[in-house]
Amino acid sequence: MVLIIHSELNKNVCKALIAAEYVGVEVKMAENFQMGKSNKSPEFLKLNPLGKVPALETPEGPIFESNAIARYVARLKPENTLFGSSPIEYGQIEQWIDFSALELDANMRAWVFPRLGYATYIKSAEESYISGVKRVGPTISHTPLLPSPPSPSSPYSFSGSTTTHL
Ligand SMILES: N[C@@H](CCC(=O)N[C@@H](CS)C(=O)NCC(=O)O)C(=O)O
Repeated sequence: MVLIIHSELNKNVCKALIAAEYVGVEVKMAENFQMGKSNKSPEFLKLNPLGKVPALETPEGPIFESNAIARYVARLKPENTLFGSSPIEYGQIEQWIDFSALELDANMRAWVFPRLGYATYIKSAEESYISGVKRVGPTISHTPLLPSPPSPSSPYSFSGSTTTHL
C-alpha cells in the first residue's frame, strides 16, 4: 500500500515521512504540488477544508493535522512498536509529541515568524518566546536517542547518522 501525502516539503510533512521510514510504510509526496495553488483546489479542500498542509489520503478517508497523520502512520504496522507497546510508553510518546508541538514549535514559530515578515514584530513578545525556547533546551538535550530507521532508502532519509533525536 502506498499512501499519498499532499504538501510542500516542510517540517510538518517530515513527521509522517520519518514515521513511515521507521515503521516501513510507503508514503509518497503528491506530484506537482504547488503551495498556494494545489492546497486551495476543490480536490484538496475535500482532504482538509482549512486548505492547510499536510493532508494524507488513505483507503478509508483523508487525515489532516501533521501529528495525527504521523500517529496514524506509526500505528499502521501492528508489529512495529514505534508508537509504544504499553500504557507508560504510549504516555511518554504522547508527552514528547505534545512537548514538541506546544512547548518548542509554538515558541519557535512565534519567535521566527515576525522576523520573516509573517507577523507583527513586538520586542517584548520576542523576548518571551526566546526564553520559552531556551527553557526547553535542557530537556531536549537529555532526551533518549532512537536507532536510525532500518532502511535509508527514502529520498527524504537522513543519511550518515547512526542515531536520531526523538
Ligand atoms: N496544525 C497544522 C498546521 C498546518 C499549517 O499551518 N500548515 C501551513 C504550512 S506549514 C499551511 O498549510 N499554510 C497555508 C495556509 O495557512 O493557508 C499541522 O500540524 O498540520
